[in-house]
Amino acid sequence: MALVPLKRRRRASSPPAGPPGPGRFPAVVLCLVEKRMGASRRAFLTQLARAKGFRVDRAYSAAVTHVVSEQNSGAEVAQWLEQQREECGAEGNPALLDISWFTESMGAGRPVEIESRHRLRVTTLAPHRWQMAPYACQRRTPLLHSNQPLTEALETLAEEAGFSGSEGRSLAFTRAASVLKALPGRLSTLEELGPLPGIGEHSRRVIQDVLEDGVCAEVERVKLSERYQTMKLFTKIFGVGVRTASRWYQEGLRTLVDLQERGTKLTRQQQAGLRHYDDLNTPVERGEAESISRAVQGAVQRCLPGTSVTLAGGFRRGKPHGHDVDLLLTHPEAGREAGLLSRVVSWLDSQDLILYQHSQENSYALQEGPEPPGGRDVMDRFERCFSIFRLEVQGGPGAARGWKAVRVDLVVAPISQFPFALLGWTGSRHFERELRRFASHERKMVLNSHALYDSRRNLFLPAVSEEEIFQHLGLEYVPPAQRNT
Ligand code: 8DG
Ligand code: CA
Ligand code: CA
Repeated sequence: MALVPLKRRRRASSPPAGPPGPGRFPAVVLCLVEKRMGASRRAFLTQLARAKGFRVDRAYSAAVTHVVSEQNSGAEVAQWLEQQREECGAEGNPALLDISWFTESMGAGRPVEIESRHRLRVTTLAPHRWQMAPYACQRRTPLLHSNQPLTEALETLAEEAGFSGSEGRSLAFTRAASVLKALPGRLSTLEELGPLPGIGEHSRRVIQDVLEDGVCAEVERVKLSERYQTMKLFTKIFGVGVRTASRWYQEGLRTLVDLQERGTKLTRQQQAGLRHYDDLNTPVERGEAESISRAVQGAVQRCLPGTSVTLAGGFRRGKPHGHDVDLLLTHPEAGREAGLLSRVVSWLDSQDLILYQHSQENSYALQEGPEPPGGRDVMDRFERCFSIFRLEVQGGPGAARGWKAVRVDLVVAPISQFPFALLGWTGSRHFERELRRFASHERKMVLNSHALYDSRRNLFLPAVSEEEIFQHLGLEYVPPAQRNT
């Protein structure tokens, strides 16, 4: 029997034609998507994979089995694939994978089994495919989403409309931004939106501009305008709303120094706001919020043991920082909470923890029935304290003096109203507004931070949890982290 020379035998069992180079895993042909990954990282990863014996093709072809991308949505990669198929005239049906599959495979030194968590979700490719419930409280809106440049542009216009007193226009932009925040992927063409609810003509124009040019000229003009910049500067003073800021602007005031030099009359709250302007406009970190929450917990345990302190607002929605700290106080025995706040605030003050505060008494009487939505909007009538805390800090802007001023809202809710207060004070503001709109338009109910009232049946619907309030409303429960509308 003639032995086949070793060289020839090897050749016979080597993989069929393909680019030269490594091929330890003939069933796997990689192609890395450059978009977002960048050319240099792509080159580095290619080299890495080839060194481990993977075949990595530069160009897409029908031979490619694994398409790997980094930080791209499924929709984006699917679109990329369509384009490649058109260009090379070949089909192929590769797996669309996230970089996690790649790194795990490199770690293992072999292609790891594809699991569903590795796959990019491509639910959003076809135009008009996006379905969306009309009210923001029927949707899940996570903190991080894929359409930041678009929502930022729309929110700038919403803010600007608010500064001009056009509440309706402001709300329209806010609604459009909120729809984009709930999209499961990055929007790449206006057509993909189809007839989604809540996105009007003007918003569509803005979206189109940003998609096509990266910016929208109207938004850029607003951002550069003297009026917008001045309104922003003034409304960032604690205690200054749109009306006051607008009046100052009309009077020709433009800077914080102008306010002082022209002897502008300021309330005690605004004086404190101006004094601590820089601190109050430095984001509050989660750790700082927790530390304040602990200080308040210490105070309530002294004044009324058993009182609970709950961190609400943006932090409860999972935000890593916020503009203030919202704390809700309640006691499991009804009525015990009365008079608590003033004792807590006095004690905190005696510990030099408070730089400013003004309190408001509870003025809510259940028998009156809840107010119709609109008008007062989010304002409620709990006993509360608007304050500025003196928080000891090690680093950050206040490090030199060892402390930083932080805005804190303390709100006391009787236990029977606590779930409503918690729901109301968790936000976001737009989520709350939408909950109330839904309750009123779809259920003929009135919801506020105190209670839920069924107008058809003429009765209050009590609840012991947020979940129960959603149930009364016939809504699927939306956890706080999904209320970032
Ligand atoms: P941030 O501080 O992280 O910037 O955002 P946030 O925590 O979402 O906003 P916020 O302005 O602190 O408001 C938190 C929630 O409190 C918001 O959903 C509105 C709600 N809220 C009420 N009643 C009242 C009220 O009487 N005044 C204010 N300012 N907010 C209220 O439920
Ligand atoms: Ca807050
Ligand atoms: Ca607040």
